[in-house]
Amino acid sequence: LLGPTADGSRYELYSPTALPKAGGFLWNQRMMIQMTCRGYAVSQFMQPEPAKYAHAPNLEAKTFMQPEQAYYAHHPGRFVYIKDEENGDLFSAPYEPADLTWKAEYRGIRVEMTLVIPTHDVAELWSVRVINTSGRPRKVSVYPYFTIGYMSWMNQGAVYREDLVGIVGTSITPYQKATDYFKNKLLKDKTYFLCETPPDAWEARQEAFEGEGGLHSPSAIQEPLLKKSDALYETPTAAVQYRGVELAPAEQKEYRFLFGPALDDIEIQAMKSLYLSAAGFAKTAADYAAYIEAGSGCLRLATPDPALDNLVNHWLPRQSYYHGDVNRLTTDPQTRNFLQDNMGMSYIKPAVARQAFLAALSQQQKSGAMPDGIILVEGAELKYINQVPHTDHCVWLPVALEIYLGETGDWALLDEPVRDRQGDVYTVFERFSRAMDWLLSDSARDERGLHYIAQGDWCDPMNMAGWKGKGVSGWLTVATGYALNLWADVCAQHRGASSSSAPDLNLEKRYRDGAADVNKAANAHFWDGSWFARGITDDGVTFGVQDDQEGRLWLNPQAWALLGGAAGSAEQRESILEQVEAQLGTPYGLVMFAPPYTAMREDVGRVTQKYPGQGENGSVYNHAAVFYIYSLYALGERLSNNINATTLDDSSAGNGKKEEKQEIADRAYRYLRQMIPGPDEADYRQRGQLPVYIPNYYRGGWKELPRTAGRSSQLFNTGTVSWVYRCFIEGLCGLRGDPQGLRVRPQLPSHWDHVTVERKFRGAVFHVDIRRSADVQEVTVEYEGKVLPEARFTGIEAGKTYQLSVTVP
Ligand code: CEZ
Repeated sequence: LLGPTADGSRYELYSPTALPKAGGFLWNQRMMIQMTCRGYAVSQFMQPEPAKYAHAPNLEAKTFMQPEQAYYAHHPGRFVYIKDEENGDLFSAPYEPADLTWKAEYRGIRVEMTLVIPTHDVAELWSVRVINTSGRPRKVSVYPYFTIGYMSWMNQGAVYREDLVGIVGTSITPYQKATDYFKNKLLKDKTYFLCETPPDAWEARQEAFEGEGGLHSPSAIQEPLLKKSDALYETPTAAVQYRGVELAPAEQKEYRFLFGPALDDIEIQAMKSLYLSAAGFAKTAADYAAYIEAGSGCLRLATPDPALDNLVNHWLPRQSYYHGDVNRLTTDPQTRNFLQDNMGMSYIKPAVARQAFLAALSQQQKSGAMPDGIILVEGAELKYINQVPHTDHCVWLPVALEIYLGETGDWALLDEPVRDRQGDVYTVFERFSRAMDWLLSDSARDERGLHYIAQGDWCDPMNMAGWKGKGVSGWLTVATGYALNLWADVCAQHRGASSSSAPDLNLEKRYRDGAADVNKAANAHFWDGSWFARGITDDGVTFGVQDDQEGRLWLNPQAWALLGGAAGSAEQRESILEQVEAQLGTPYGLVMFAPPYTAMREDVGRVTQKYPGQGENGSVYNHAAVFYIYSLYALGERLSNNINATTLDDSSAGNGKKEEKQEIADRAYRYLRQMIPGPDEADYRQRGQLPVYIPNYYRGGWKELPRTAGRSSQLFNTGTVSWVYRCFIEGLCGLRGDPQGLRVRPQLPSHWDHVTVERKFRGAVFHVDIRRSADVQEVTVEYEGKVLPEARFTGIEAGKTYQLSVTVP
């Protein structure tokens, strides 16, 4: 059905029908294109708001990218038809490609289509190769067919341009307000499809091309020659014909095309001369490969599970890089998304992550609160969900910072002054403290010390638990405990602006005490006997508890209580681990809560209205699942070194510790593995997705709705990826930075005895050989034949390569 190429750098899918929505995506900072195996495409570019150059047949609502998109006959797509001129046989490629490639073969004619995009410009570079594999001479017609779609209700059309050699669709972006005219004037309202080789005929009118035969067998192809009609306020399209293409046995012909948006003819001409040639294509492909390579991350694994290695070595850093480099192609990412997407960038291009902290903090409010979204382009506005008040944004600051500091050791960031929009200047350190102070303030907490939820927390659509101003969030309360503890850790190390000044231990105490206070309140009001509740509504009803028929147990409060110390006792930890496994475990990963809601709960909100098992309503929402997985690794690490006395009680030190640790590592691995489609065929079919990215969810309802359970959202925009990458680097491989150097605490699943890792860290490269041995009681690290005094490598020099032998019990 599918499999990786020998070097693992590509995935090949051999059926066009088994996983019809499966595909891949390419991007640069100004555009993104997701293409399915069947040739359907969702592409958009920034000018500066997201815009399209190939359209649907109707007016499309502008919104964020949607999950499980449906594709239909007139969905934008890129196709090539081949007609055997001797017997009329017709087939198409794709039936649906650093590049995406389709190969289709029918009765001795093979078509190979490859898409590459430039690193900066918005354009698609397509090469189409037609190969005669039949062993006899052949004569065919070749018809590339690129849909343009419904461009505008005000003015649209398309003509063939001899001077440019191709079809150009023109339109005016619809508007009504006079002032919009001046904004729209510079929009790229033209869509061009240019041919390197002049075609014999063309068709610019969609109706004329497809006719009664439709996409499957376009009527115009039944005729010997396309009719060459323009589209005059008719739906534009771009179809061309190469007629009488004679191919000797084994002969091949290659065609090149350029597709994209433009302002005017001058731009089209410029794009053409830059890209539309063999040399232009070759350079673009090489530049793009180099661009992707620059985001190849810091980890190369060789484990007993090659499919997993493939994901971690190739695809995971790629997806994380995409997030950090383009911020989901929006001008106003949600603050929590912006911080987490850039948190992943700490492992890939830390300078970008650094800049993101400064950008985000420059938009901090006077109160210390963070806004709902971060404006990335001057003049952009907060849209969609960012107009709804959420209360969790401050929490993400220390969470993202922990990774950045661990990875880079760049403590100087904390001393950078940041001017905000009100004109006030505070250092990064001060701004973090202000954000933490806000979390502790009366604006954020009620008289019990619990955190208001307003119209949502991490869970966007939980919009009605606290919209009247009283409801509180169980997750946010325990998450605040985590954020405050993380910040207290930083305070304990930070030396202040002048190098001589010592850490301010009063500050450390303030946040440590704050965390203890928050965690105490969480225990008093949310601990339901076996797990933490999800919240308390405006009317004082606690939900996410034993008595609930739906939405009984939620994953997020448990994960963050483990991380932040609210789940401080061994009994609590055991209970949580057991309940999560029993109630939330499925073969496709952990669902975000169970059971899913089947009807609106007006005191919880929109989340309960989503289709059961879809999106936040109890799917395997991978972002939530990976918080929990990370919390297990964090727990495993604390059990290994017992360092963090504030978040573990003494009962953790005991004889069962070793078994408990292994059990935790096994669970974490199992849940992590379940997040990746495959490797068996039934699993691929059920998920419907190639293992080239992690989607935001897989359908839940494993018990209630087994037919659809596990189905992928096909949506690769998700905060999940930076955490998954972190789980592999810092959790499974246990190679995490600290102020002194690189700590080594691998947490291998019990069925693995040997793993080798290449880890880039602070400019050096570590080759780490990890083996299990019954002879050791704790992790030992050997370097140049000597066992290090502790499992930490210090004195790292950039540019050096180190070989470490690690033995784990
Ligand atoms: O959006 C994500 C958000 O981008 O949902 C997460 C949230 O933490 C992320 O910041 C969990 O709620 O509005 C909706 O109902 C949507 O479902 C969004 O909540 C959701 C979509 O997946 C966006 O792609």
